[in-house]
Amino acid sequence: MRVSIINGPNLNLLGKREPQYYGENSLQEINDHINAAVSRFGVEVDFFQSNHEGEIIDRIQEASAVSDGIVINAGALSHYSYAIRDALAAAGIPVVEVHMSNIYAREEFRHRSVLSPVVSGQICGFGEYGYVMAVYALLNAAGGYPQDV
Ligand code: CA2
Repeated sequence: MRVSIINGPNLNLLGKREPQYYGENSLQEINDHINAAVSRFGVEVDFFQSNHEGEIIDRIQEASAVSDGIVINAGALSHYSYAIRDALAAAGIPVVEVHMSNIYAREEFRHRSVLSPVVSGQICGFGEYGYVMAVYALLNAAGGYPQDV
């Protein structure tokens, strides 16, 4: 199984500021942890981060052709990007939305994700482990339940 993990604006800054929301690890460290957690289930993961909406849409379109599922943290774009929503709706593969912080416990503008109606599900508030849970959820939905997690 192949999963594309897509991160949006400012997530390249992880580990540098706001550890109360996002922890202390860099995006590279987080990606390494995800790989370590899911590779034993035969999941191949590719990672992408961009600060640009159009690049994220291009990547969603590419992933829809080569991947079995998408895990996306679109950052603040989650709250208003109908273009990313349309790309996800058109992807034709399962999508799990991740937020490291609990967006419902933060400012009002973060409470709404315009992506949520077109994804399989959303995981938020569990820091970097949310990405691992999202991959497990995709694996589970594909029938390959990870027996020893
Ligand atoms: O909780 C999440 O994962 C978010 O998607 C993160 C976004 C935020 O706009 C969403 O409302 C919730 C922002 C990521 C910014 O990450 C930074 C990391 C370190 C320093 C500054 C920003």
